[in-house]
Amino acid sequence: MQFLVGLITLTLSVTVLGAPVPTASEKKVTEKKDSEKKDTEKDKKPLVQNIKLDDYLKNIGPENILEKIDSAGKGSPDIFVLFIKNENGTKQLLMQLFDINRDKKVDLVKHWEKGKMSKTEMDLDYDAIVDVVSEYDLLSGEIKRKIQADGDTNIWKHYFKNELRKKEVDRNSDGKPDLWVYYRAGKVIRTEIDEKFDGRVTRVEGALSPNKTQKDSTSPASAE
Ligand SMILES: [Ca+2]
Ligand SMILES: [Ca+2]
Repeated sequence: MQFLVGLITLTLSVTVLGAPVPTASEKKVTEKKDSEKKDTEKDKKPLVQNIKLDDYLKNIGPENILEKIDSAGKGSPDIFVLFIKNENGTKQLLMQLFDINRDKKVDLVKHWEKGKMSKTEMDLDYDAIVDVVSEYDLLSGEIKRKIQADGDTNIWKHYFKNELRKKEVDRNSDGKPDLWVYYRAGKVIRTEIDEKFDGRVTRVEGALSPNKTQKDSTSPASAE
């Protein structure tokens, strides 16, 4: 009888995070129980990660004009400007697309409406996956909303007069928020939690002390 000796190789995978480091409160909400992770890791991913910035340059029709700019004089374009032709022969700015690290992949798209910037889409760590979408008020130019991915968590941040007022967090990546944090003057004033992920708030908390140790990993610890 022969015995085979199996070698177990432990592979350590190190994740290098090039994306902006989440704040302590954001980090906490991404921590999940193992049972939840199994459900969400397979097919659910944050909404902004479905945006493909390079596709904007692939879907150019006869009604569009595309200008390519080689901003550093290196022989290949790194800025693309997309217009739509008006019937009277003039052109209207639709998008500016930037390949910031010059690897032939678009990393930042600025969308324009009627001469005003309406939205930006950003790949912050150059992995071709969008990390943050920011929406702007066309009249005031102020930021209205930011949608971002933190791990597999969706986060929506709502602003009023450039001040963060509400943060919605989708901890189970089903596209719907299940944690709401309300802010005034940079401080958390209320937190609402949908503990069963069924769309109903089952717990409401007031402002939480940043130093308070929470057993429940879903509780946001502090304001940003
Ligand atoms: Ca790039
Ligand atoms: Ca990215």
